Amino acid sequence: MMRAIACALAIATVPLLVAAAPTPRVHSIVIDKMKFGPAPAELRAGDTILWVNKDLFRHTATARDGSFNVDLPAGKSGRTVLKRSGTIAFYCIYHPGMTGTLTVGRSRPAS
Ligand SMILES: [Cu+2]
Repeated sequence: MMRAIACALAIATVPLLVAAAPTPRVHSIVIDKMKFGPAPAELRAGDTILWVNKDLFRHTATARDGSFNVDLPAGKSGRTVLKRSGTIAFYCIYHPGMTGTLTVGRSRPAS
């Protein structure tokens, strides 16, 4: 009985804890049909981009400022940690028409 109550309490407090946590987040950008999916909103320095390549072609996620260059074989995924705030344009080395822009805010404040 006590255990059930404790469990219910824990579940009830989860949204609060999530809202207060400064933990970096992981955001996905899916590549499909030769296009990068939309850049996630609310990116912050310290967050991770998970690049997911659903195409049958090899792609890259390559920053024009050189801050990342992720090789993405067909059906594979890769990660980039956003090191600083700012605007980062990116493209695919193999298909220069594939482009996108990340807008990265300052890192999440520590609680
Ligand atoms: Cu490509």
